[in-house]
Amino acid sequence: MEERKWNLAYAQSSLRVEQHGASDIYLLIGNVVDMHVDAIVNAANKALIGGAGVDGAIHRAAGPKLDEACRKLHGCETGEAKITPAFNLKTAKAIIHTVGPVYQGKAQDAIDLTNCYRHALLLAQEKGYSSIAFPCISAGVYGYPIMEAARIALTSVREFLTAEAKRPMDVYLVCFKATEYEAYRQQM
Ligand code: AR6
Repeated sequence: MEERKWNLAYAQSSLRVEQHGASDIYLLIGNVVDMHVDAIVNAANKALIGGAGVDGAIHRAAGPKLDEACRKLHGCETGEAKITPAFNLKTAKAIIHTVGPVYQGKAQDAIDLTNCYRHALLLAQEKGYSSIAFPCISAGVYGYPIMEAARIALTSVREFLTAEAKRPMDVYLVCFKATEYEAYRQQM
């Protein structure tokens, strides 16, 4: 509850909320690294070797032990998700690494991106977590058009909360850029 209060204050005027039963989807502008949640999601690469973008920011915040832990996971397929501790990042218990599709304009892109959200949420649920924060997966270096990435993010989270959630979950969709936020907001 304290965590939620902190996150909502952090969101300031960018906050939008959508309720699904006892679960909430929160939309905000910010940095996923700053969120106070059980799990933050990393937009990783298949090798799970820290890269640029949010991946780099998460690795810097979590410290070198994250890299060690990631190497032991032996990579991750597109659309799948794997979990590590959050190490020096004290505001989260865990980091869920998912690998978004490199956008190619094919039907498989949407399937893969949907799977990223679904598998991250299923993993969080399996761990008994009740809050999770996502960046806009694939919407940066991997080039997914933001309107479409936002639509898939929202649809996937809504579907999970409606059809698969076994207990309430606070889901934070954290947009790093105002343009990303605007794309989500138009669909919320
Ligand atoms: N801090 C927080 N969020 C950021 C930052 C940052 N420093 N930089 C970008 N974002 P991206 P992807 C937001 O590119 O498209 C990495 O090299 C960005 O605005 O990080 O899935 C990985 O290793 C967007 O909302 O991830 C992969 O190789 C979100 O983070 C590849 O990039 C995702 O953008 C993954 O590309």
